[in-house]
Parts: sequence; C-alpha cells; structure tokens
Amino acid sequence: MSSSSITDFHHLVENIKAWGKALGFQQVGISDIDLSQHEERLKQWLAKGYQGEMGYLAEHGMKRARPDELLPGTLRVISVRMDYLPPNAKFAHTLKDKNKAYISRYALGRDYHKLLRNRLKKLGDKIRNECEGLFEELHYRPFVDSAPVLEHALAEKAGIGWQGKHSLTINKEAGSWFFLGELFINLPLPVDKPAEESCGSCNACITICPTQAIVAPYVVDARRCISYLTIEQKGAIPEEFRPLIGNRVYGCDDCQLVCPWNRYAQLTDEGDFHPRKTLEGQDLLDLFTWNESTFLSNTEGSAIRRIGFERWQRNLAVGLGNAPYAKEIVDTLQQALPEATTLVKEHITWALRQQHQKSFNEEATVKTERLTQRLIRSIEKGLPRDA
Ligand code: B12
Ligand code: SF4
Ligand code: SF4
Repeated sequence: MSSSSITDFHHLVENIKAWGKALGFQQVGISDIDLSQHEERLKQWLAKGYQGEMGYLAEHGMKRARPDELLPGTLRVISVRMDYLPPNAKFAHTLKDKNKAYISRYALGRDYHKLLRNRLKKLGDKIRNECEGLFEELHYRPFVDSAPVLEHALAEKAGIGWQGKHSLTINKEAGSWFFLGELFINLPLPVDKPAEESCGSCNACITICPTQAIVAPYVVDARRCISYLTIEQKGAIPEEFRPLIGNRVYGCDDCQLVCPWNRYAQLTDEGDFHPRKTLEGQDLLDLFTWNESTFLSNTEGSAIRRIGFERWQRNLAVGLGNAPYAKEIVDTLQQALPEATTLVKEHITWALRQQHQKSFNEEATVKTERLTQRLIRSIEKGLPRDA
C-alpha cells in the first residue's frame, strides 16, 4: 500500500475489512467509543445484583463503558463477528432425548477465546505493518470476553447487529450463532452506521426461556440463566432451578433456537468450531461415568474444562435426576455416592429423589417440559437444517 493511500482513512478502513475477512471474520465494523447511554443501564443491572457471583463484571466500575479508560488513547473500536454454527447441528435431536446431554453449541468445539484473540492480534499487527512510519505510537489491543468490555453495545454501534430482547447480538443475514471480539485502536478511522433494532413485536425468546431469566426485554438476570447456573455458579445449583434445567448440562441455547432470525444463520468454515465426537449427543450416563482424567483429556482445549470435574459431575447429576426413571441410572448414581465430593453428593441425592418419585409417578412433568416440547416443534419447523 502506498503512503498516499494509507493516509486516506477511508481506504485504510476498506483494507482493514478485507484483512479481517481474510483472517476468517465474517464481518468487521468500526465504531467510536461513546457508550454513555449504556452507563445508566449497566449501573442498574449491577445494582439489581443480576451478575450473581461474576464479581469481575462490577469490579471495573464504569470502565466497561469507557474504552479509553481501559486502554488510554483509544479512539475507535474495530468489532468483529465469527460464526460458529457447524452443519448438521442436531439441536432438536439432543433436546428431545432426555437421556442425552445437551451441551450448548458454542462449547462443543475448541475454546473460541484464544482463536479470536490471536486473529485480532494478527489484524492489529497487519495494520501496524502496513502503516509503518505513518502514525506515531500506534496502539491497539484485542478483547474477547477477556476484559470487561460492553461487546453488544460496541457491535451494535459498529453495524454488526442489534441487541435482541434476549440480550445477544443478532444480524439480519447471519442470526446470532457467532462470537464477538474487538480491537481497540488509537486511529481516528471513519465509523460505520449502527445496526437497527429489528425484534419488532416478537417476544419468543422471553416466553420460551425455561427459567424466565429474561426479566424484561434486553435484560437477563444472569442468576436465573441456565448458562450461568451450569457454568459460572460455583456451589450448589439452587433447587428451584434444577428441574427446569432438563438435560442442559453446559450452557443453554433455547432463546437463540426460538429466534426467527436464526433461520438465516450461516454455517462456519472454522474446523475448530466443529463438534467433538466425545461431547456431542452423548448419553448422560456415559458422561457421568468419566473419571477426572477422562474429563481432562476429553475437554482439552475446550471451554468446558474451565468448570472443572466437580461442577461437570454436579451438572450431570442434575441431568440424570431429570431423565426418565431407569434402574441403571439409580444404580449408577448410588455407586458414585461414596466417592463423590460434598457438593456432588448433594446433587446426586437430589437426583435419586427425582428418580424415586418418577418410579411411582411416570406422569410427573413440569411446566418446563411443555416449553421444551414447544421449542422442539419450533426448531423442527423453523430450523429444519439445524434440527
Ligand atoms: C457475562 C456474560 C454472560 C452471563 C450474563 C449474560 C448477560 N446477558 O448479561 C451469562 C453466563 C448468563 C452468559 C450467557 C450466555 N452467553 Co455470554 N457473555 C457474557 C459477557 C462476558 C459479558 C456480558 C455482559 O456484559 N453482561 C452484562 C449486561 C449488563 O450487559 P448487556 O446485556 O450487554 O447489557 C445491556 C442491556 O441490558 C441493555 N439494556 C438494559 N436495559 C435496556 C433497556 C432498553 C430499552 C434497551 C434497548 C437496552 C437495555 O443495556 C445494557 C448495557 O449496554 C459477554 C462478553 C462481553 N464482554 O460482552 C459474553 C457474551 C455476551 N456471551 C455470549 C454467549 C454466546 C452466551 C450464551 C449464548 C452461551 C450459551 N450458549 O450458554 C449465553 C446466552 C444467555 C443470554 N441470553 O444472554 C456471546 C454472545 C455472542 C452474540 N451473538 O451476542 C458473548 C458476546 C461472548 C463473545 N465474545 O462472543 N453470558
Ligand atoms: S440461555 Fe437459556 S436460560 Fe439463559 S436466557 Fe437464554 S433461554 Fe433463558
Ligand atoms: S426471539 Fe424475537 S424478540 Fe427474541 S431476540 Fe429473536 S427476534 Fe428478538
């Protein structure tokens, strides 16, 4: 690139977008750093305690809404989207079979954090190399969840997508099965047009959520969300939520599965996001019989490893408690009791109680079961490719 063209920021932005696409991002957008209208909403969210045990969300105060306080000198944020939906996702298939473990789609492949951060770093390096000598002290830093950045707000400003009522970012041509990442940079690049809110009068995600975690449009009380309960919650899962979790043992996708915009979701080319055979569509019982070293080897490089073996077993015990009565389940749970930690023991005992009750009353279905049946019908009808 010649130095006359590089000083033309419009031209540079075109190049940045092309470099981003060559690095595997499906979309690249640029925004300024004014998130002042989000500060009040963020304050309210924290004041209500919706972050639960995720203390880091509150620790940084309003820095989360002020990119130039996180990285001094930041003028623009380059936001990126990377799709993660593989072919043949079989969502309904796994949700339908109560003896199978439903693991949320994003977690079935390789952990995305490192992959996205490395690619964003490469994008920054590319900008630095191409602009060599033109700007004094070019600073940039990639973020992917890593620091407390308001990713949805930035993505919306950069035109990547709007924040849906389930609080996730959606794009009209790509649905919501994508990760977000950002590169903070101190160049005064021209910005993109923000994405327009397009949920309209739809409320499907709010209605389908098994735990009623979407407490108002755009607002999720994390403490009620199955994703939080199975991944972030460290101790016992509150009993009121256990029957509602069903067979979702790691994260939850229900609010995205019901979203009509996911009919337009695009499939990923990224081999790393394709599911691992050891995790996809497995029986709860099989996963429950893994020992710690099997857990560690089968989850190497996966986000699941972060929760550790104890929470993995805790979640599976809940899934087994929610499975239809089977003598094999009862026997396996009982055999696991003596060796289990106090936390897991308590969840196994709960699961045994559920199994026991179901052995007397096969009809015992909770409201959430009806919701899941409704969701399965909606996936089969609306997302036949991914059902
Ligand atoms: C903490 C966290 C969680 C928590 C809390 C989620 C939440 N909704 O807040 C838990 C563990 C529950 C979670 C779950 C999931 N997460 Co998460 N999570 C994050 C993280 C690290 C921070 C999110 C955050 O800041 N929450 C705090 C609240 C205050 O932020 P917010 O929702 O943006 O808040 C805004 C709205 O509430 C809005 N608002 C409030 N009132 C009002 C009123 C009106 C009128 C309007 C318009 C707006 C509005 O303003 C607030 C400020 O901007 C982000 C990465 C990041 N750094 O952003 C990933 C992230 C959001 N998660 C992601 C994913 C994939 C998930 C799951 C789908 C995983 C799964 N399958 O289990 C679920 C989905 C659950 C859901 N419906 O949100 C992706 C989403 C990608 C996308 N397409 O949007 C992200 C972006 C990670 C990434 N880098 O890709 N997550
Ligand atoms: S991820 Fe599941 S539990 Fe969380 S808000 Fe969405 S539907 Fe509700
Ligand atoms: S399900 Fe409906 S309300 Fe929810 S995010 Fe999708 S379009 Fe918006």
